[in-house]
Amino acid sequence: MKLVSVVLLLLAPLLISCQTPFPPLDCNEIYNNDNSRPSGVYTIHPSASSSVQVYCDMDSQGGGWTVFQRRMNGTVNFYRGWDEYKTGFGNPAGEYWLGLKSVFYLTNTKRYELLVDMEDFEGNTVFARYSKITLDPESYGYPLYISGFTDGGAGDSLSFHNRQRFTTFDKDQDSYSGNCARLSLGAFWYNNCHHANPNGVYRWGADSTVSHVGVEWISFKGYNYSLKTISMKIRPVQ
Ligand SMILES: [Ca+2]
Repeated sequence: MKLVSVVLLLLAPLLISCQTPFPPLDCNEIYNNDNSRPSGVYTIHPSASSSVQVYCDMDSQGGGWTVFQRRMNGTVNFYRGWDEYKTGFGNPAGEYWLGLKSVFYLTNTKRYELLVDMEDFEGNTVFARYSKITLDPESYGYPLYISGFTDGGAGDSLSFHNRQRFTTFDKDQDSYSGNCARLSLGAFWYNNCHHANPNGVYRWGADSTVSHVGVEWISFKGYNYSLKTISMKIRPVQ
């Protein structure tokens, strides 16, 4: 009898750990493990050797979204170079960029979809959704591949950036003779240059002082309107 008790005691931690599939790869695994978890900051493991803090959107369109880009108040400077866009910067509880490295790992582990939520200063909320997103590795310039657009009122300003490599002010990989990151004061999968500039300069709504440099989604508000919020998030296709 005593021996049975000892064996059960020794097995207990093992039995408990078997019930949780952690460490989680992404926010969707956290959500699937317990769908009562609220939106907020969690730690995920995009690859075996990496762990990063990330904002999980557990509310939008079924929840389980891993947010890799978020603007909301202008507290973080997004005009940064290649190394920071590769590894990430900012504050996961507020404005931040997760890092191309993590997005690459994730989108090459499972098939992911993309949701872009945005809001203007008049309280209008819209979205654009893409049924597939993936990046190629850094040696190819982290090009973006998206397809399967669904319009949630924002219009499709991202397909213009499909198949484009990522450009920062110190790494020009765009399809323009100059450097689009310097022209648009951001960093993105610039073409020649943009229909969307989510990493541009945070401004407060309509502002035509300098065109093309704000936090923009052209098919929603055009080139002279900087959005109040925008967030880009991914989730495995169910
Ligand atoms: Ca160029």
